[in-house]
Amino acid sequence: MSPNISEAKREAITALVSRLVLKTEVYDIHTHLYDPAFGELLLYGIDDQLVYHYLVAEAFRHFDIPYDDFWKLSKEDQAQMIWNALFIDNSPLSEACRGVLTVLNRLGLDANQRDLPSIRKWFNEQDPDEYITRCMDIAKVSKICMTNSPFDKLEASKWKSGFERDERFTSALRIDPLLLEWDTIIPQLIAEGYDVQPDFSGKTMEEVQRFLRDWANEINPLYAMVSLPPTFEYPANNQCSKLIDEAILPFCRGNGLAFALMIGVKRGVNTAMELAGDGIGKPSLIGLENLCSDNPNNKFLCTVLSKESQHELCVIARKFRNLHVFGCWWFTNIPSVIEEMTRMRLDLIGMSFTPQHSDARVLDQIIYKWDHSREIINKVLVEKYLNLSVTGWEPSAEEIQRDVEGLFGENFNRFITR
Ligand code: FIX
Ligand code: ZN
Repeated sequence: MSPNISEAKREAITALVSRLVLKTEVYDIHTHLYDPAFGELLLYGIDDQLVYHYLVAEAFRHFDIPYDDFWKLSKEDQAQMIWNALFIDNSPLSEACRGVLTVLNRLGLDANQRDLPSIRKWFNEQDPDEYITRCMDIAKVSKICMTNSPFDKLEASKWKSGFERDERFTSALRIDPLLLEWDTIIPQLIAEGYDVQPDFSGKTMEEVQRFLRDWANEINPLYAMVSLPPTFEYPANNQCSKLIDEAILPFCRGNGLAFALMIGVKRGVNTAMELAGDGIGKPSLIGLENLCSDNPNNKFLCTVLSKESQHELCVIARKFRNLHVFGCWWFTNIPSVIEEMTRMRLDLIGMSFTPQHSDARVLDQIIYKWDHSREIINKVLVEKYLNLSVTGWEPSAEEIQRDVEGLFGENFNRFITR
């Protein structure tokens, strides 16, 4: 508690900040959700929440059955096993378990009934279109940015066949295979009419840029993005670095797009767990520093997976204004770490970052991810405004509103459009 301000002032600032943080709508800038026109690609409901890979990873710690036997089960049976292991046989204390209960509670269901079939029945009765609006209203999310991969056959065919876009859903051009599995995607590029060579000879780099431009015209992305292993280096004598220099960065510059890097994921640490088998490593962020420094005419968004890298990331952002830090990604999206990261970011880079994205894969999750994050962002902001108040600096309601809107999407909008 701040010593030099009256209790009444402390209460007034706390109430004002909380009211504004709780009511301000958010732009969710990275998710794995889809425009409703993508049909079954937009996941929702209790079974998809329960088979979320965060919970699968936790549940496998309790299961004795072979991995393959689990994957052979129907989604409902998998969900029931996870429910039994994580909610019935043990108390659901982890962040991802608590998330499911927050969702049920905020939708008005009695989470304490512990009866999965009757919870499932309720979800099956929801009208999908109304349900999307309901989740977005409860979460106070006004816009959702998708992750759109031209290398995902299901998704790509949907884009090619055309549909009317829901303007609440914006897009991001995801290019992991292009940068990380160049040799395996060459046949696809050639089949689609791009004149590319494995050794990058001839018109390869122009053609990769043409491929990216064609997709940008198709999906109108807000930014291009990739997730990278902890071993990421730049500049380096490898395919990834060469593609970044000669295709991705010129494409991004030419199209006014920021390039988002999500650094630190070790894919397939335990492949038997499928999506739940990805792990983490501590990267050197020198590559990011070099990218920002060598390419001042490109803009970069960055989030890093390891808790230990967060301080280094903030310091790089202090040096390079072409870098925007965002989100508490995946294993950092737990209350204790969100709190530490948000406080550190405010301390080091002030109001020029985006504290959170949901990374939701199942629509309903936006409710818990944003409820839980808002609670922490609120706590840290209250502390920060109280610190200001001690100095005699009185933030007005308009200023606090402006700040919260900045953190909940406007800082990001300003960065990508400047
Ligand atoms: O690469 C990503 O965008 C990650 O967020 C995902 O790969 C990951 O599976 C996830 O859902 C994390 O929250
Ligand atoms: Zn993601």
